[in-house]
Amino acid sequence: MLQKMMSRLWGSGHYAANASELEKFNSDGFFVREKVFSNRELDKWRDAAENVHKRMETEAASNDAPDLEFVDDKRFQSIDDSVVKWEWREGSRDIRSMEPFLHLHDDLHPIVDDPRLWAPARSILGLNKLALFTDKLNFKRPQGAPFPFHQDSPYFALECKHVDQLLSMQIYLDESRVDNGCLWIIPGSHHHGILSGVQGKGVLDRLYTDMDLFQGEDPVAITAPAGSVIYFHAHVIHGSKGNKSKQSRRAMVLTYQPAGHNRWNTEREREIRM
Ligand SMILES: O=C(O)CCC(=O)C(=O)O
Repeated sequence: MLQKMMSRLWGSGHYAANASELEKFNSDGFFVREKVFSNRELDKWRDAAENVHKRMETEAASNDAPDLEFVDDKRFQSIDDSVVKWEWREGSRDIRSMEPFLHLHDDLHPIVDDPRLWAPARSILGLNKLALFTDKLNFKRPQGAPFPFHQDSPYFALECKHVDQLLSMQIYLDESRVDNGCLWIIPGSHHHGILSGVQGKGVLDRLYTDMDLFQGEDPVAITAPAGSVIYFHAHVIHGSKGNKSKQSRRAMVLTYQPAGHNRWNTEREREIRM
């Protein structure tokens, strides 16, 4: 209700990306807005995320739980129409990520139509109408493993022909620092298009950028307070280190695409309501 009112009052112009953000996006492949979301909103979403984690853990431990699937030595499980990726440590009951996740809790779903996401996305992509491409919830619990450097585009391109028109937004649910595994990004790496993945190792390694072949800038740590949003290009190289702190470093990642396309791996479009 409040969100709709704000949207009408301010129009999308209030939240649209400004000239310096657009310039940064074009040159570096990303920009960051700090504290976009309030503590009240974050508390609600953190509670919902924990609620969903608990529910998934319970379902995974039940007698009729869906089978675990292994890719390389990593564990995956399809629960409640979401792909759950378990933490890489053998036997760990920590969930690393769920994709998609918005449908799993009533307090999470409305985020998809928030003007603080779609208005900047519209100006970055230069489009009037958008649709959801995919959405992922990352938990990064204490001792959570690193996420090797990669581009999202080779993964998305498995089922998508318009990866150049995708925009991802990572919303930090917790303050993100180097010690708890913040995102690291290589500025300007989106200019290279889809790069070679690591060959001759595991299946998943092929989706990680072969950093021995890459020549470009050094990665920068995206440290930022909770509620900050990183708007980034599907070709930009990014990754994260392990979480060495005692708290989770949670984040939601939403990816938008031009309207008229189905949600990734589904037969349905989810247009963004503006
Ligand atoms: O936030 C992170 O640790 C990295 C997440 C990421 O790059 C991804 O989910 O594709």
